[in-house]
Amino acid sequence: MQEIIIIGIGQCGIGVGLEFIKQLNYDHCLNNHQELINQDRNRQKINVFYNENSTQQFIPRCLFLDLESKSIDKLFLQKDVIIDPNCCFSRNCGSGNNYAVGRYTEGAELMDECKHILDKYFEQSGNLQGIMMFFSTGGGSGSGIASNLIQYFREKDPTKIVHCNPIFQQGITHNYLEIYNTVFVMHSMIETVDIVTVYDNVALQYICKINMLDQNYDIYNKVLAESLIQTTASYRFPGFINGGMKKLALNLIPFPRLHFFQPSYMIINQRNWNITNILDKQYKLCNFENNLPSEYLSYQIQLRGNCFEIPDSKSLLIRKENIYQIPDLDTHYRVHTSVQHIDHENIVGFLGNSNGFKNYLKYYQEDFTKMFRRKAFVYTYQKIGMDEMEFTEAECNINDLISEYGPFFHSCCHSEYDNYEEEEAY
Ligand SMILES: Nc1nc2c(ncn2[C@@H]2O[C@H](COP(=O)(O)OP(=O)(O)O)[C@@H](O)[C@H]2O)c(=O)[nH]1
Ligand SMILES: [Mg+2]
Repeated sequence: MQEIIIIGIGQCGIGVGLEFIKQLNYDHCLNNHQELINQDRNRQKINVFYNENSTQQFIPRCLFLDLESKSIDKLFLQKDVIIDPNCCFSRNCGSGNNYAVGRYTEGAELMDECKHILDKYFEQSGNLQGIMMFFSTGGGSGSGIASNLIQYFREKDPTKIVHCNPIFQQGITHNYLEIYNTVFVMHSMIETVDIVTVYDNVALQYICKINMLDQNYDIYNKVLAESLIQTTASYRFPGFINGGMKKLALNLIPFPRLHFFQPSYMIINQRNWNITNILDKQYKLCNFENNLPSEYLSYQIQLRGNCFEIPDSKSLLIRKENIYQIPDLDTHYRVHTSVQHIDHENIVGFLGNSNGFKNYLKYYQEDFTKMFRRKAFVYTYQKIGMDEMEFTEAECNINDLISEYGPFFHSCCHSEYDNYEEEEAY
């Protein structure tokens, strides 16, 4: 059935994971008791994120972990969503914003309990496609425990897709350790994760500001979850082309280490739209950073709503000169369409694999190097048992990734390419 497990780690991960589940409930028309209220809504693929129990309730297939009990306790106070308490684990020690605590000491001790739940999910699922993880890169619990889990999944079953949704916090760091934590967890994500969708609190803050929304974590999490609802729509509903995590990875990742996506989405509440007449707006969909030029290795557009004719492939090529043409490969863009959102006439979502990400990473790399050269705060990690070698390895890995991200244009060959390849639905 192509099942997916949702994992939220640390305060941020739990907040985002919970909001994602709430929006899933809404999109699938489940009530506060997790029962289907709209039987007409397509339920063919509802089991992707839920297990159905004997009383026809759809319980989300999730796992929540934290080193403080506050966020986990909050999960049980929710009135509009039911989370299985057996899938939530916490300690009462805190991580002190230290990656080493999440990775080696307190966080590692949590692993036994959660492996038990994960093994159960693996056994129950007929055809598990992968894992979706949420965590902040700056937090100690989030980054450390996520690294442990990433390693666990790789050893357990390398065929399952691990999709991380890290929340970065570029530039408004409350704590210097966030720079280190981010680089450490990036090190794990570069090596062993299949797909990473990058979110950033500063970008979310900006999005809320220009859309005149309040600026707080609850609202950021709502915006973030809406974008995820869009990305996952093709997994959850039948559509013109049915997607899955494996297909996404296969189609959009030409080089295995370059698997960092930038998401965006746009709601179009007007009838009679087509891809061509939203093209102008589409430019905004794929501008990763306003001032810095980005080249796209690949991208995917997801359409939800009444746009079920095959869009003209030429009109879908966005700023053609900015797309890196991989010689003899035709994997650089895909279109998915699926069932309409219950609130909106149409939504267009976008996932781009662009080298704009390297400019973003440079910020962390520079600060990391500055701090590490002076051995600033290194002792806080060493006293928990981390080796200085790990700092050096993580730094090298980030440097390598930045250089692998281009610029591509020097080596690329431009060809007239605008074939839209039709896939068979499965
Ligand atoms: N978007 C978002 N960011 C959060 C949330 N909670 C905390 N953060 C950010 O995450 C970072 C700290 O991570 P946190 O999750 O509290 O640490 P952890 O519990 O040790 O993993 C800080 O940069 C916060 O600004 C949340 O609910 N939503
Ligand atoms: Mg915490």
